[in-house]
Amino acid sequence: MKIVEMHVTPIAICDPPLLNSVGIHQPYALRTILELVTDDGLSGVGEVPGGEKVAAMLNAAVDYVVGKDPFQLNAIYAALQAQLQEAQTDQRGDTPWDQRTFTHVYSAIEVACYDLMGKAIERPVADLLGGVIRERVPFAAYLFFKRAGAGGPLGFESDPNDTGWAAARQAEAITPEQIVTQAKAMCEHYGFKSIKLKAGHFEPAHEVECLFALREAFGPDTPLRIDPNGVWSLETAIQWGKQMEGVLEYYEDPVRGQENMAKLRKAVDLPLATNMYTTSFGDLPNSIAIGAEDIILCDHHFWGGLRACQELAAICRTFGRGLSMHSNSHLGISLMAMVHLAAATPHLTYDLDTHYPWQADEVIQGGHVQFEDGMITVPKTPGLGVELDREALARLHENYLACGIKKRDDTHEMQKLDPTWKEALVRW
Ligand code: GKR
Ligand code: MG
Repeated sequence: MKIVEMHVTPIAICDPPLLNSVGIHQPYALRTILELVTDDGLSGVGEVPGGEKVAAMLNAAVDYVVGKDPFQLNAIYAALQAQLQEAQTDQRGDTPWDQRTFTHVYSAIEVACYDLMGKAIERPVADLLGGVIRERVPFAAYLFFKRAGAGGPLGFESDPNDTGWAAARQAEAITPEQIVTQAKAMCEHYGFKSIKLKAGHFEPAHEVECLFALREAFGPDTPLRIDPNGVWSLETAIQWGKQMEGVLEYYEDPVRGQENMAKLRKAVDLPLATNMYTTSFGDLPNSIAIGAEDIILCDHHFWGGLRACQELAAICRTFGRGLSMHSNSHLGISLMAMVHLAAATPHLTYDLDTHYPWQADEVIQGGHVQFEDGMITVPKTPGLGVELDREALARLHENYLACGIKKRDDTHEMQKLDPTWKEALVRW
């Protein structure tokens, strides 16, 4: 089997005005959709964070992917690493999200190859990753402080008559009451059993008050997480961490850097988790040496694919680290890759993060993937179990061309609303 075509399509999807440590989400989140076509007519798909840089590097990769057998992932990786200069200089950066372009690019290609392999042998991707050890994959509610609004407006019209989650998705959420309303609407609609609150935007006292309002509303049996994306000082994180001992399932990236995480870990009685400071295999030796965290949030887009996440799982198991899963704004192709990976990775035992409820758009046939009781059932169909909706793809590509956003920049977006908003590595 040989790959004969590679199509790279940058898209822009509506994204609501969600607040985070660096600012506010832009009205569109950027993704890139990759399609590989084989000489026997199979189509395999992948999805990664978008923007100009990722699309340019994926286009530069075409010459080294076309002609290859999708089963030969080692050869594909070696060719890309040798040929794409940026492979050597990939940097995660300080933003809450990961900025390593080569890693994203390879992960998209790897997932599309897995989709092709599954289709070729008529087995789901999870079977290629060791087989299904959980038929249904559980996800967590991912709450955000937010301004009123639904994102867009290209391609999405909000309806003032919406109720339930459709209404909550558009509503303002700043106060503890509004955050609880958001949580109830999301949990009722999707059936989620764990809750994560994205923090780092407002004064910690306010964010922790909201966390306690969730505890009050949902009771002690609902696991809670808070994620300030590294903008709390060590002192602040110790002060508020102590208040949340016995309340949090885990404390995600409260402080900046492995060293501060290790100090915090000694000072509070809470499991610490990260998707910001132990984010590559190169970070693991120091993480283990100093004890930087208890739980690592894997993400196949950021660790370099599905196989890399399974290698990470083995390391976490060996060194007594837990494994959870991170997410950014994404659509159904990424979601199903996450589902297959989680289904086939025994050590991944936490409810997975997903931004999916925030996304009104879809690029796969049949529309949004359905959750039941907070879980997604692993498809038994070949490959990832999704097919591209080409009409939606074309429309979302038009959004990309028209919306003018070529790179994620939440800080600049926030400054349009509040000119006094500043970039800050440590804000509180
Ligand atoms: O979407 O604003 C956001 C999040 O802050 C995201 O960028 C982070 O990557 O979800 C992420 C996290 O868990 O840190
Ligand atoms: Mg995080």
